[in-house]
Amino acid sequence: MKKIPSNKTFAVLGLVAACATVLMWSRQDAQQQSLGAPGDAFAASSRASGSFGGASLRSVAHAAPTPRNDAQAKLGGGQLLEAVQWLAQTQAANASSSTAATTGAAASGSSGSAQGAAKQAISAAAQIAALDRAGIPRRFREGEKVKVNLDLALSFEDVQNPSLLDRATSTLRETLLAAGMQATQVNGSPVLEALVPLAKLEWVAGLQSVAQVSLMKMSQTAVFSDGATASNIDHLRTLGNYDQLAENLRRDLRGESLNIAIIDHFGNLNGEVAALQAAGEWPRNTAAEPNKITMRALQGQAFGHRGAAHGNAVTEIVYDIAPAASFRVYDSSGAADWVSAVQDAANLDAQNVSQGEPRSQVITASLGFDLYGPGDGTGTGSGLKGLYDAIEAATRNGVLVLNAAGNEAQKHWDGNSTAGAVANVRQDFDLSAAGVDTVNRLNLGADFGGCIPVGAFSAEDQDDFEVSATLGWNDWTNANNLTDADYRLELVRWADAVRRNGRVITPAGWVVATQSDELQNGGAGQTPLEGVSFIPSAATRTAECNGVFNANRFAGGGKFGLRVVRKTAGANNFLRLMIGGYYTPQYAQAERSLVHPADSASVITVAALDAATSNLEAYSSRGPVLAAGGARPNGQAVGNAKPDMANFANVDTVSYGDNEFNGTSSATPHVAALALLGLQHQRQLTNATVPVLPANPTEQQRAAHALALRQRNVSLAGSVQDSLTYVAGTGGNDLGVAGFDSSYGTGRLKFHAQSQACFLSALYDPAYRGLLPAQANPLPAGQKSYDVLHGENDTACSDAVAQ
Ligand SMILES: [Ca+2]
Ligand SMILES: [Ca+2]
Ligand SMILES: [Ca+2]
Ligand SMILES: [Ca+2]
Repeated sequence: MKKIPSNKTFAVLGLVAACATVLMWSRQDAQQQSLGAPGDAFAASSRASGSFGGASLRSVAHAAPTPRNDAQAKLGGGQLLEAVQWLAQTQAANASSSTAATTGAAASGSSGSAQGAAKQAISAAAQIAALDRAGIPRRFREGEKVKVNLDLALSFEDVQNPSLLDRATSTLRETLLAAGMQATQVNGSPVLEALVPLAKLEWVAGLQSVAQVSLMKMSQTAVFSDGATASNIDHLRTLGNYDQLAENLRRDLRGESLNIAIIDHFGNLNGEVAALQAAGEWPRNTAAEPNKITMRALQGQAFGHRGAAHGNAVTEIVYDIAPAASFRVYDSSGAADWVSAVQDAANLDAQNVSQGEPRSQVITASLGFDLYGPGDGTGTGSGLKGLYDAIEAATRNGVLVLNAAGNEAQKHWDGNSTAGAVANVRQDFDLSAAGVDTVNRLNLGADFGGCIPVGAFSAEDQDDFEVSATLGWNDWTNANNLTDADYRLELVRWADAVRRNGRVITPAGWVVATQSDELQNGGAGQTPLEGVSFIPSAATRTAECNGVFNANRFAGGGKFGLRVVRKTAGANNFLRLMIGGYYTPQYAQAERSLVHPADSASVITVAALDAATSNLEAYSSRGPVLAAGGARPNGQAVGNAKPDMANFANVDTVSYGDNEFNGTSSATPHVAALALLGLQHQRQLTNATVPVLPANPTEQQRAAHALALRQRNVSLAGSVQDSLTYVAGTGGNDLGVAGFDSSYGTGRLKFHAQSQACFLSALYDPAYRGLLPAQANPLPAGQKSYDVLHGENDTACSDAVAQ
């Protein structure tokens, strides 16, 4: 097989990019390997001379920025505010020097327009310098512009009113467009995604309809294919040859006449798609099949503009299992495009009203957002409301929706806030140990002694070793609650002692490197979230990490941790932290580490197993979902136990290489493709009851026919999900603790010899009788009732022997 060149190392988002929002998951240790052992020569990226310059050097003590007006108070008290204030400072400094420069220019006869152009150029450079100085990663930037979420100042009731919500978001969007900025609505959510020049950020924050401004939430990919073999797919394919089917209906299941939607991060900067198609690894359009694949790019971008191999590999897996299906692939980045993709694939309008039969019968996403909503299975109060609503509407239109569980099990901590009647209390991360353990250290791995590389010389290394974290707590705005418990998230670093004449002037200790402190005081549109995404500069290094990292690539090493400050006296909350990138926290909690929207009851959530051993992957995010509003749950949520089932990671793809595609990202498309084949099977068996539209139909007949089709699609999807669940719970597939558990869910989706019985058991379930022709009453001699068939198949499925 031909290898497609890809920038594999860090295209794998899950681990790396740690986008505040969408996660891609790839394998952590593979990433760390690329760093090499401590002190050895990493693959040399040439040192850009002077690229870590004075701009990133700053004094040891970080002075938390103080907002100077109401607009600045909406900037989150951290990096955005710092950047705005630094820009103001440099502009003030330039104002005096530019007077002199202008005089000089006039004397040398420069034209006014040239001066104007020069001034503009300086202004853009100054904005970029201020963004650099605040340590804001490139993924949030385009030149002097920064990608932000604008939360609208709307009450809970306002958000529940779709027309009011749409009016408010479209009005703000038009205001921004009129001012020359890009802004996109997230259908159904009280938030805009906008691209704003730093110089205009304060003006935007000052708009009355804006509640708060934060770095844009982006999805991450959950990354790592032999899974098709491991899943015993042949057992499933042959179900299409069921001997009780009419001959003309029998065929091996390969996805004929069905469509699957894949929402992901794709790569096509160097002809990857054409190469994969030429190699037979991807679907392609031909004269015989002109609509085999539909590719949707992000607005204003070419398909695959980010060069991420992730979605390419996911599509390879689905195509392996369901080669006769047709495909819709959607490039994704934030929440707005994800919502639109779900609505398009499910054939819904922007208000989630069904426009007819779904374009895709299955939608799969190996993506997720870290901590951007309550985590209780809903998007209530959050910028993800629109996504949860769209997915639920898709299932009501008969679509099966799948999502990766996430790769965050080792990158998550939660716990009760430290109690007390006073304000400004630091969180104790270890209640079992005496003293207040206020710093939750971030580690790169056992080999690096608690050090992480700082002052990276190349832009690529800066991107890869970004430090990011999100804090959230259970104080979401809803019908009975305002967001008014205030916390602050501090990213701290170890500062060496300062000596003068051999004497210690300032002892070594933890100092704040940057922080996030959004307002939480009950104002409309506020959310209980704080987040940092930070590129550590050379100035953050410590002598304790000297020699740990390759000096050709990094200025040195630093030690970092997270501190949480409860600002509101007496506030008592369930706190959660999620860490991005390669780093794991010292205090961690694997349970409850699902990403969004893996907690939705409307998705089938997939955990990851090692393909060779069926052991749960340590990174695979665990259930259960949280209690209402994001509170600590007491066991699994009724009707929404998570994850749903598990499948294989560590698989081969051309896009990543042998055994390289790891993560819940690779497990999920296996289940999605198997679900598509399962649907093909259930459709074959129920072909006799497809509702028929009468000739010359009346409007009423058309509406009744559409409704009957929709109900049928919902029933088919339900019977497929049940079938997969039965297979995953039988024949030796129940792994870990006996019965459903929060690691494997029901169990491993590996088809066994009694899989046919499991599918029939689901089909004959009383819930889905509408799919079957009515039986004669009394039954003809020798014919079994559906109830009897249900019971027999249920028993055969349950008795399946481990393979
Ligand atoms: Ca303690
Ligand atoms: Ca409250
Ligand atoms: Ca706060
Ligand atoms: Ca189990």
